[in-house]
Amino acid sequence: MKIVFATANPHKIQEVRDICGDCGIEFVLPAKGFNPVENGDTFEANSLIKAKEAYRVSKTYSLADDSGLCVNALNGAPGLYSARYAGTQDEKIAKLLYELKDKHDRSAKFVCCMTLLDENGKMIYQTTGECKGSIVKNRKGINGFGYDPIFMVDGFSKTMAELSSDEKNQISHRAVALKNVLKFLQSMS
Ligand code: ITT
Repeated sequence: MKIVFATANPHKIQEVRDICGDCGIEFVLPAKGFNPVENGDTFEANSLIKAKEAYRVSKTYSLADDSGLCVNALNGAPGLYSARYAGTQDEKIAKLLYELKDKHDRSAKFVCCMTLLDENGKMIYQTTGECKGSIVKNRKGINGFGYDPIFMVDGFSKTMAELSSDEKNQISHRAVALKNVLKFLQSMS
Protein backbone atom coordinates (compact mmCIF):
# COMPACT_ATOMS: atom_id res chain seq x y z
CA MET A 1 0.00 0.00 0.00
CA LYS A 2 1.17 3.52 -0.82
CA ILE A 3 0.36 6.49 1.44
CA VAL A 4 1.22 10.11 0.74
CA PHE A 5 2.85 11.64 3.80
CA ALA A 6 1.84 15.30 3.92
CA THR A 7 5.03 17.07 4.87
CA ALA A 8 7.82 19.27 3.58
CA ASN A 9 10.03 18.23 6.50
CA PRO A 10 12.45 15.48 5.39
CA HIS A 11 13.20 14.47 9.01
CA LYS A 12 9.56 13.60 9.64
CA ILE A 13 9.16 11.29 6.63
CA GLN A 14 12.50 9.63 7.43
CA GLU A 15 11.32 8.91 10.98
CA VAL A 16 7.97 7.62 9.71
CA ARG A 17 9.70 5.27 7.27
CA ASP A 18 12.04 4.05 10.03
CA ILE A 19 9.20 3.53 12.54
CA CYS A 20 7.17 1.67 9.91
CA GLY A 21 10.13 -0.55 9.01
CA ASP A 22 8.88 -3.46 6.91
CA CYS A 23 5.22 -2.81 7.76
CA GLY A 24 4.32 -3.04 4.06
CA ILE A 25 3.44 0.62 3.55
CA GLU A 26 5.40 2.85 1.21
CA PHE A 27 5.34 6.48 2.40
CA VAL A 28 5.83 8.96 -0.43
CA LEU A 29 5.96 12.76 -0.54
CA PRO A 30 3.00 14.73 -1.94
CA ALA A 31 2.81 15.57 -5.65
CA LYS A 32 4.03 18.96 -6.91
CA GLY A 33 2.04 21.97 -5.69
CA PHE A 34 1.68 20.85 -2.04
CA ASN A 35 1.42 24.12 -0.12
CA PRO A 36 -0.78 23.91 2.98
CA VAL A 37 -1.91 27.06 4.77
CA GLU A 38 -1.54 26.07 8.41
CA ASN A 39 -4.01 28.53 9.90
CA GLY A 40 -5.81 26.17 12.28
CA ASP A 41 -5.80 26.83 16.00
CA THR A 42 -5.14 23.28 17.15
CA PHE A 43 -2.75 20.47 16.17
CA GLU A 44 -5.83 18.53 15.03
CA ALA A 45 -7.00 21.33 12.72
CA ASN A 46 -3.57 21.87 11.15
CA SER A 47 -3.06 18.15 10.71
CA LEU A 48 -6.38 17.93 8.83
CA ILE A 49 -5.45 20.96 6.68
CA LYS A 50 -2.17 19.29 5.66
CA ALA A 51 -3.82 15.94 4.96
CA LYS A 52 -6.47 17.62 2.77
CA GLU A 53 -3.83 19.57 0.86
CA ALA A 54 -1.85 16.38 0.22
CA TYR A 55 -5.05 14.73 -1.02
CA ARG A 56 -5.80 17.70 -3.27
CA VAL A 57 -2.51 17.29 -5.13
CA SER A 58 -2.11 13.50 -4.90
CA LYS A 59 -5.69 12.08 -4.88
CA THR A 60 -4.87 9.04 -2.78
CA TYR A 61 -4.53 7.93 0.86
CA SER A 62 -2.90 10.83 2.71
CA LEU A 63 -1.42 11.00 6.20
CA ALA A 64 -0.40 14.26 7.89
CA ASP A 65 1.66 15.01 11.00
CA ASP A 66 1.26 18.27 12.86
CA SER A 67 3.54 18.38 15.83
CA GLY A 68 5.22 20.65 18.32
CA LEU A 69 6.79 21.17 21.70
CA CYS A 70 4.54 22.37 24.55
CA VAL A 71 6.26 23.83 27.61
CA ASN A 72 4.17 24.02 30.78
CA ALA A 73 5.79 27.13 32.30
CA LEU A 74 5.10 28.96 29.00
CA ASN A 75 1.42 28.00 28.94
CA GLY A 76 2.03 25.45 26.20
CA ALA A 77 4.25 27.62 23.95
CA PRO A 78 5.76 27.26 21.42
CA GLY A 79 3.13 24.55 20.76
CA LEU A 80 1.38 25.06 17.46
CA TYR A 81 3.98 27.68 16.54
CA SER A 82 7.02 25.46 17.17
CA ALA A 83 8.16 25.68 13.53
CA ARG A 84 7.66 29.48 13.46
CA TYR A 85 8.88 30.43 16.98
CA ALA A 86 11.99 32.28 15.67
CA GLY A 87 14.23 32.29 12.57
CA THR A 88 16.70 29.43 12.46
CA GLN A 89 16.45 26.33 14.64
CA ASP A 90 19.37 27.65 16.73
CA GLU A 91 17.45 30.88 17.28
CA LYS A 92 14.30 28.98 18.25
CA ILE A 93 16.25 27.00 20.85
CA ALA A 94 18.01 30.13 22.14
CA LYS A 95 14.67 31.92 22.50
CA LEU A 96 13.12 29.02 24.38
CA LEU A 97 16.09 28.74 26.77
CA TYR A 98 15.92 32.49 27.37
CA GLU A 99 12.17 32.39 28.11
CA LEU A 100 12.80 29.60 30.62
CA LYS A 101 15.86 31.11 32.29
CA ASP A 102 14.08 32.04 35.56
CA LYS A 103 11.53 29.23 35.56
CA HIS A 104 11.71 26.42 38.05
CA ASP A 105 9.23 24.18 36.22
CA ARG A 106 10.91 22.97 33.01
CA SER A 107 8.45 20.18 32.22
CA ALA A 108 7.32 19.86 28.62
CA LYS A 109 5.92 17.44 26.09
CA PHE A 110 6.15 16.77 22.39
CA VAL A 111 2.78 16.32 20.69
CA CYS A 112 2.06 14.79 17.29
CA CYS A 113 -1.40 14.70 15.73
CA MET A 114 -1.78 12.44 12.69
CA THR A 115 -4.75 12.54 10.32
CA LEU A 116 -5.49 9.88 7.71
CA LEU A 117 -7.68 10.44 4.66
CA ASP A 118 -8.86 7.59 2.43
CA GLU A 119 -8.71 7.35 -1.36
CA ASN A 120 -11.84 9.54 -1.56
CA GLY A 121 -10.38 12.27 0.63
CA LYS A 122 -12.54 11.37 3.64
CA MET A 123 -11.00 11.55 7.11
CA ILE A 124 -11.02 8.02 8.46
CA TYR A 125 -8.72 8.33 11.46
CA GLN A 126 -7.11 10.93 13.70
CA THR A 127 -4.84 10.26 16.68
CA THR A 128 -2.48 12.17 18.95
CA GLY A 129 0.77 10.87 20.42
CA GLU A 130 2.68 12.51 23.26
CA CYS A 131 6.16 12.18 24.74
CA LYS A 132 6.80 13.76 28.13
CA GLY A 133 10.05 15.22 29.36
CA SER A 134 11.76 18.44 30.38
CA ILE A 135 13.86 21.21 28.88
CA VAL A 136 17.55 21.06 29.80
CA LYS A 137 19.66 24.20 30.32
CA ASN A 138 22.23 23.53 27.59
CA ARG A 139 21.79 21.77 24.27
CA LYS A 140 23.27 18.28 24.02
CA GLY A 141 23.51 15.72 21.22
CA ILE A 142 23.51 15.84 17.45
CA ASN A 143 20.87 13.33 16.39
CA GLY A 144 17.28 14.02 15.39
CA PHE A 145 16.08 17.51 14.49
CA GLY A 146 14.21 20.55 15.80
CA TYR A 147 14.16 20.87 19.59
CA ASP A 148 15.66 17.40 20.22
CA PRO A 149 18.95 18.77 21.68
CA ILE A 150 17.14 20.47 24.60
CA PHE A 151 14.45 17.88 25.33
CA MET A 152 15.24 15.27 28.00
CA VAL A 153 12.82 12.38 27.80
CA ASP A 154 11.28 11.26 31.12
CA GLY A 155 13.01 8.07 32.27
CA PHE A 156 16.19 8.77 30.27
CA SER A 157 19.28 10.71 31.26
CA LYS A 158 19.86 11.81 27.67
CA THR A 159 18.32 14.42 25.43
CA MET A 160 16.39 13.24 22.41
CA ALA A 161 19.37 14.30 20.28
CA GLU A 162 21.60 11.95 22.30
CA LEU A 163 19.29 8.99 21.68
CA SER A 164 19.93 6.82 18.62
CA SER A 165 17.24 7.01 15.95
CA ASP A 166 16.13 3.52 17.01
CA GLU A 167 15.73 4.67 20.62
CA LYS A 168 13.86 7.85 19.62
CA ASN A 169 11.59 5.86 17.32
CA GLN A 170 10.55 3.56 20.19
CA ILE A 171 9.26 6.33 22.42
CA SER A 172 8.62 9.52 20.44
CA HIS A 173 5.29 11.33 20.06
CA ARG A 174 5.52 10.46 16.32
CA ALA A 175 6.05 6.77 17.08
CA VAL A 176 3.03 6.67 19.42
CA ALA A 177 0.78 8.32 16.82
CA LEU A 178 2.09 6.29 13.87
CA LYS A 179 1.71 2.99 15.74
CA ASN A 180 -1.96 3.88 16.36
CA VAL A 181 -2.38 4.62 12.63
CA LEU A 182 -0.77 1.29 11.67
CA LYS A 183 -3.06 -0.58 14.09
CA PHE A 184 -6.07 1.20 12.59
CA LEU A 185 -4.99 0.26 9.05
CA GLN A 186 -4.54 -3.37 10.11
CA SER A 187 -8.02 -3.41 11.62
CA MET A 188 -9.43 -2.22 8.24
CA SER A 189 -7.98 -5.10 6.24
P1 ITT B 1 5.47 20.19 7.83
O1 ITT B 1 4.43 21.17 8.31
O2 ITT B 1 5.84 20.36 6.41
O3 ITT B 1 5.13 18.76 8.20
P2 ITT B 1 7.07 21.41 9.91
O4 ITT B 1 8.44 21.14 10.45
O5 ITT B 1 6.73 22.85 9.59
O6 ITT B 1 6.85 20.49 8.62
P3 ITT B 1 5.05 21.40 11.95
O7 ITT B 1 4.29 22.58 11.42
O8 ITT B 1 4.25 20.21 12.43
O9 ITT B 1 6.03 20.80 10.88
O10 ITT B 1 6.03 21.93 13.08
C1 ITT B 1 6.61 21.03 13.92
C2 ITT B 1 7.81 21.66 14.58
O11 ITT B 1 7.89 21.14 15.91
C3 ITT B 1 9.08 21.22 13.87
O12 ITT B 1 9.48 22.11 12.87
C4 ITT B 1 10.07 21.14 15.04
O13 ITT B 1 10.58 22.42 15.32
C5 ITT B 1 9.18 20.70 16.18
N1 ITT B 1 9.17 19.23 16.27
C6 ITT B 1 8.18 18.38 15.90
N2 ITT B 1 8.54 17.10 16.08
C7 ITT B 1 9.79 17.14 16.59
C8 ITT B 1 10.72 16.16 16.97
O14 ITT B 1 10.46 14.86 16.84
N3 ITT B 1 11.89 16.57 17.45
C9 ITT B 1 12.19 17.88 17.58
N4 ITT B 1 11.39 18.88 17.22
C10 ITT B 1 10.19 18.51 16.73
